[in-house]
Amino acid sequence: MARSARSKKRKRSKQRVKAIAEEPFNEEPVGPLVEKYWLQRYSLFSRYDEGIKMDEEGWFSVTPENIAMNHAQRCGGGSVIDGFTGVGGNAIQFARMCYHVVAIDIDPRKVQLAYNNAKVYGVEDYIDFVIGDFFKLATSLKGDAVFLSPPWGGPAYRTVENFTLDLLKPKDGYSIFQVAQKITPNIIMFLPRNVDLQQVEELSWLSSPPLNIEIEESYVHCNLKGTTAYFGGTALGKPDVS
Ligand code: MGP
Ligand code: SAH
Repeated sequence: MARSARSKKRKRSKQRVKAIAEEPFNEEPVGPLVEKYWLQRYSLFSRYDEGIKMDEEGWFSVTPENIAMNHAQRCGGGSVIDGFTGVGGNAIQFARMCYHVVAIDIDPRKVQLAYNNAKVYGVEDYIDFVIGDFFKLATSLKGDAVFLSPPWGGPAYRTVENFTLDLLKPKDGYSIFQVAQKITPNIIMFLPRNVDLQQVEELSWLSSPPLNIEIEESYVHCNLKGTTAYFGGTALGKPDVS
């Protein structure tokens, strides 16, 4: 496709995302499943009271703010692709600390919520929101780092003793990682606290030579919330930024 046609297509898609994001929406009431997450609302978004909006999946999936800040610090200030944006917990922190963010989610409502939440933090202009399938878009994307926080199958992820990577959605962890590797080896994955650590280490062996890897337990205060795996330059502190 010629450059002008591509840029027109991109502009149209940006306008569409903005129009969807600015449509009025009804907030879902806080149901019993959501209540325990609502009680943690300020650790999810310190500016919760300033107009943050969520849906049910957003409540149980959003990355707590201090953890999202740690993730963003590892991206070296360059450009970041957030492949599974949700309600924007990570994308907002990337926008605060990095040069540019592409925030993708397959669910238009999530993009609407993430846009609203980015506005609360005053960073909506630093994020390119895309409604789409990460797996289909990946080959056309460029970035210094990729962040992956895919669905874990809902709060029931806790019921298994050893969370194997085939339980990730919408595809297994190996497939998700391989698609991300087409963009860059600098990959951060946010995974369940009960994830099979041996399998996570195996992901680094998918590259030759194997990628650097660091595995971190991610806490809010003293509560373990998840496991973060840093690959490539993000494991060394920061990726090379172009
Ligand atoms: P949790 O274990 O459901 O909550 O999720 P909590 O309060 O630790 O429960 P406890 O009663 O066991 O102590 C903990 C964190 O994991 C959430 O805040 C999210 O950041 C993350 N998380 C949970 N789920 C179900 C998902 C998911 O499906 N996808 C992603 N990306 N993150 C999730
Ligand atoms: N880190 C996010 C939470 C992500 S939850 C936050 O802090 O808010 C996982 C998200 O992945 C969900 O919003 C879901 O709609 C999205 N998703 C699922 N399949 C996808 C796909 N194929 N491409 C892009 N997004 C997808």
